[in-house]
Amino acid sequence: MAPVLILMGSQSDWPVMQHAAQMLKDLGVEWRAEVVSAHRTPDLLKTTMEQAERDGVPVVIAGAGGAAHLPGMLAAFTAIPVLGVPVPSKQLKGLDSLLSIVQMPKGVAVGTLAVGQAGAANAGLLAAQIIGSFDRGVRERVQTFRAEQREKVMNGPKLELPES
Ligand code: RP5
Repeated sequence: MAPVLILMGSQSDWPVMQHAAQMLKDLGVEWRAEVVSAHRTPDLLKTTMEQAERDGVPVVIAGAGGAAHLPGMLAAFTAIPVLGVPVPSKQLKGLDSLLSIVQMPKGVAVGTLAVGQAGAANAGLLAAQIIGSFDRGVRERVQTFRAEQREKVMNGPKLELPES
């Protein structure tokens, strides 16, 4: 199977988007990352998706900030599931990114995650879960990850008042 493709509008998005890559790595899912801008390299966007179709990429994760058209434009060129990550922007802290990604017109779907690092990590997790629907090994690793989270909550520190 081809690696999950992580795309982002700028190199400056990588500190956020690397959390998607880390989650995929932790769950034993192959990935590769590239910079492709909807506005600065629209031709590259189209050819990248054509290549992804030929390669058999199972899921695309796309992060962008501001007027974040990358996930929606990628989705317009492919039937591969696209997971969009709103990257925090300087001026509006990612509210612009979120609305740009989430408000897709009926007929072209993007699965939108939360703004920032948590959204990027969850995009990696959701990509793994999609792959887990047909790959038993990945599904079992997701289940182990969930069990570990549960253990951390159950075995957390006792909640006490500070000494007076
Ligand atoms: C968007 O513009 C990118 O996704 C990035 O979040 C934002 C700023 O890009 P740079 O000016 O840092 O390249 O297209």
